[in-house]
Amino acid sequence: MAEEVRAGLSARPRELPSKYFYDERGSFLFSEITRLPEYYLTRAEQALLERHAREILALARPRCLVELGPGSAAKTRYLVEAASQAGTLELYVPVEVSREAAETTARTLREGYPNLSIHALVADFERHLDRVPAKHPVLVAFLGSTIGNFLRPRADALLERIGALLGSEGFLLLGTDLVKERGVLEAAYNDSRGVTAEFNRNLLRVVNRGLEGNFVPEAFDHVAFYEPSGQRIEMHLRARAPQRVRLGALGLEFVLEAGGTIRTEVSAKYTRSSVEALLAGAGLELVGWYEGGGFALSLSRRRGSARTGRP
Ligand code: SAH
Ligand code: AVI
Repeated sequence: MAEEVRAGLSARPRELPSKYFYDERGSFLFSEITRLPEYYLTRAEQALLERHAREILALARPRCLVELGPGSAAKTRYLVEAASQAGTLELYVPVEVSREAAETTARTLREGYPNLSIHALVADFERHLDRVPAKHPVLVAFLGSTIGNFLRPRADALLERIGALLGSEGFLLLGTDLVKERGVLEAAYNDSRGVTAEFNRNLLRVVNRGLEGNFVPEAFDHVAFYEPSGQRIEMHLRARAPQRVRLGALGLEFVLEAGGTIRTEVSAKYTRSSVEALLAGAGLELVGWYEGGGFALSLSRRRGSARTGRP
């Protein structure tokens, strides 16, 4: 965290890494976001899973399900349920940077599926995918449009590592939010109850706690807008008045001028062709495309993969 925060605050625009949103309070606020009327993403993806999980699992027939950033695992049960009907699944590996979320996930799955082996990894999926104890064939689930929280070329590098994890037999199930009318996108990140604003400010609390910081979260406005040339939502925090920011653990002190912003998240939106291009860049090819409610699930595998992708 120290290295990443130092680098982010020295960059222009100033940035903080979005993976630190998810302490206990942040994970709670995110699950509140998923229930907001404006935040259609979760409901749309859940409906797609409900409709297509059986077909997807019948194609992939995994021994091992690896889920990247499962959060509270609200969507995992659709996959595990369908997998238990396919009768192939032995091992579930959630890879979660948030210890609280990893523990909740493991507990929920253990209660629901006592015969399933669970190996939870509290780890950063950008750095530690080589630690995943995969049994092949593997299905990697990367849901929620979390891939959108990574700008290229980081997203490309991450997909390449996922490709390596798939090996010759594996499949990737990727959730991506789709480009749509600006008003709908901006409302999803500017909800009327202010939950997203609180989620955004929570990042400053996490950084204060981790790095002996003195950010005053209440003195920042939440700003979220669609950036059409990059096809992404950007979230920022904007200082209402000048602030002298000190991060004791970094020995860092600087003045954030009134109106000065820190970018806290990007959330890229895709089209079918931009998903295909992203996958192709990592040597992956599309096997299935499931779209509805402004959201898409794609099933892909390594180009030239040994398996036909048929049941
Ligand atoms: N998949 C869930 C949760 C999405 S929220 C859903 O679709 O609703 C994003 C999740 O990814 C959070 O739980 C967060 O802790 C996790 N996450 C973000 N960056 C991560 C990283 N670099 N490594 C591991 N987990 C990460
Ligand atoms: C987890 N991630 C895909 C969410 C998103 O939509 O980019 C995080 C989020 N940020 C604000 N609201 C939700």
